[in-house]
Amino acid sequence: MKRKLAAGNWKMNGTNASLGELQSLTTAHPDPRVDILICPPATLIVQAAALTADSPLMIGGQDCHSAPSGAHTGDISAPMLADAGATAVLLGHSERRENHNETSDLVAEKALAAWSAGLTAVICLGETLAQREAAQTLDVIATQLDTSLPDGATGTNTVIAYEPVWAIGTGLTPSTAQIAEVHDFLRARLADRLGAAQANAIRLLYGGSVKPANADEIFATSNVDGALVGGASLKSADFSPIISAL
Ligand code: G2H
Repeated sequence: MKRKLAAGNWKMNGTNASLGELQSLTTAHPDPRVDILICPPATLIVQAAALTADSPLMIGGQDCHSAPSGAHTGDISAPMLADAGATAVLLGHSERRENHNETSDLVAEKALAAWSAGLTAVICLGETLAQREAAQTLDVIATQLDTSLPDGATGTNTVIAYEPVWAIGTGLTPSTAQIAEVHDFLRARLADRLGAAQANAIRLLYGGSVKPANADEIFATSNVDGALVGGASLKSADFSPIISAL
């Protein structure tokens, strides 16, 4: 039976002082029923991995370059993340797609790089408000999934996160019917490509303004295998009840 996954994306937040939040999570969930992944800023990965080494918490990066090394000032490669102690990496988050012009083709290249380094690729996708209002949501999701996911995806090397752009950091969340529509669609499309067994093994996360107050109903939604949480993952007092709700 596939384990649920609670993933925290700290985005560009956190200094050494924030590591206490990780300590609190390990204390609150010494033997969790679900997998827990925290993606702190790159500056904290080494310390976070050391701090959680004897706990079930996993540490991930928020992005990686598609090349293993080279003249790419400011970038971090997948082997570097693995060397720092990460076991996963977020790829194609809408903030990367929007602010850094990342395309789905590039996301696929990064996923291959992540797999080569032994990292689980958490591939993010989602529609904008304009696309939803134009009834293009499933077309957008289909194209992003088909293009961002390279051949070779398994339940071990890949997680898919559905994050409607209009729900990110806004306090807005889709209805559970809207989440179910996309997650059911993702599962079926994965099954068309990979077969039912492999498609069922890949965890589908919902992300976008998840908080303790809405976690229960989101996690009860069809084909939701966990959450990718931004703002509410920064404090263990907020993230811990979300983990417990899974
Ligand atoms: C979506 C999410 C985490 P938040 O970006 O990836 O952030 O929970 O703050 O909407």
